[in-house]
Amino acid sequence: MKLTGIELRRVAMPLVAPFRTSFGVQHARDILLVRAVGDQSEGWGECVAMSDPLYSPEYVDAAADVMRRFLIPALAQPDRLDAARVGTLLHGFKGHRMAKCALEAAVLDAELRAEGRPLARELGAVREQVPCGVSVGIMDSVPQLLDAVGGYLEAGYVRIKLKIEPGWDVEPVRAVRERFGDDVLLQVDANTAYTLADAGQLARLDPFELLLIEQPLDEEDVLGHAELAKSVRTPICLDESITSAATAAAAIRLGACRIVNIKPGRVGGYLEARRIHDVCRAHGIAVWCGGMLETGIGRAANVALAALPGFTLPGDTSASDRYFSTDLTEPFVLQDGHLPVPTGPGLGVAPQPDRLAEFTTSTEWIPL
Ligand code: NPQ
Ligand code: MG
Repeated sequence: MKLTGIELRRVAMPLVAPFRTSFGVQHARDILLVRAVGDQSEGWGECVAMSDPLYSPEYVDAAADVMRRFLIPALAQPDRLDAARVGTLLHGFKGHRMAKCALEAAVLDAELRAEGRPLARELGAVREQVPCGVSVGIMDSVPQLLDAVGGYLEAGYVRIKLKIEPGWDVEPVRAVRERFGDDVLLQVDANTAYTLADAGQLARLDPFELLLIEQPLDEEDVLGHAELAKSVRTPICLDESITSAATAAAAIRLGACRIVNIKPGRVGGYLEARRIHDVCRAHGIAVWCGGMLETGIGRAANVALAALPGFTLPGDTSASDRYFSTDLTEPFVLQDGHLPVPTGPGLGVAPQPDRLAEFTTSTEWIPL
């Protein structure tokens, strides 16, 4: 397709409840949307960077800056541009994977819409619906946590993930097991809050038969995770540490993880996400789709990805109402613990103009 320009759009979405992780509390989602305008169609991408660099080095203002100064100009082509080339064209610019992902996703959506092809089919999806888990934040008290988990189980979520940090780990896990039983699929996510010196404390989670412990150690400490895996029986899953198919292959070779959380933003795009899926699948490593509190735009794409055959664990692909009372798109609604994989061309969903207008804080048009 011929790309005529890119619109950058900032939207501010209030969260239904504050979301606390080991790196801080979020009250609202500050999102950068990308609209790629081509000669025959347009497409949408969602940048998952947070407003502050707390999950990774990326943050929204930096993503917008690198897009307008470097990434978008690099997409200017005398002829046609296809999404498969976006990664190559942007490869010389280091890092900024969330920004790259949003651009590639927007171009891919535009291209697929023009050709009438759904994203799920393009990626190699084998499922029409995906089982969904939910990520439950750190709470002020155990009773409050049990109320939240009870509500999500009642809503139909098939897997619960508890956010943990030193001081909030064994006790909440034990409480959830005691209240809801051993059959609940349960896992924890530390977002890098521990060190190898905490191996003993993390091993205390072993009796609770968790599916996995996600990213207990620093993102750069891949070897540390391999060491930790020797003294903890619960499978280690990496999130922040896995930034590409190459880092995934290395982590697997080192024995640093038995499971990988795939987030397209973190790894620079849906095409790289698929390559990680392929690497993991070839090595018998289970993957699941992570979440970054996406609106319906990013959620639609994640659900399509989660329909690939190697996604054998439920993802953080929660329903729209887990985070937002009003989504930008038609809301994704849980049906018997699953979300339907969109079947329309491209993402299969688009922002609703009135909602988009309601939540937009600024727009910028960058012609090519
Ligand atoms: C994770 N996500 O798996 C992340 C972390 C996370 C669903 O647990 C604003 C934007 C707030 C992105 C909070 C889930 C966030 C965010 C947490 C990502 O590690
Ligand atoms: Mg995580």
